[in-house]
Amino acid sequence: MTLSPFMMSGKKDSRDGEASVLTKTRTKTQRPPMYKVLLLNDDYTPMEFVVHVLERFFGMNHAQAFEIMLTVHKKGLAVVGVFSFEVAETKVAQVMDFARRHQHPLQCTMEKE
Ligand code: TYC
Repeated sequence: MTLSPFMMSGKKDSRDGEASVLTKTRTKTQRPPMYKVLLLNDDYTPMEFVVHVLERFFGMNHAQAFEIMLTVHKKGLAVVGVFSFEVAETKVAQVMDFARRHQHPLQCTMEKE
């Protein structure tokens, strides 16, 4: 019979005949949920204002901003960026506040990806 290191050391095995069960903790790394920021079309906000919003708050160059603005104009809406909850919330608030201050009905919303 082989002796476990426990028995060789002269100590008594406290498990009293019970089989040992080793469990591995599986650490699943959770990525934070991401949120799409959407810009909605309307009939009144000037195209140049929308282009300016996209440049100012979403870091687009003029050509990218113009292209996305046209997509919103033609399709009704477009995703203008994907961010963490807090960043998305801030972008939406900035756009809504900027549009309100300029008295344009531009709408910006967010949804979970
Ligand atoms: N449809 C607007 C117009 O013809 C332009 C526009 C584009 C408005 C995108 C909002 O998110 C928007 N003046």
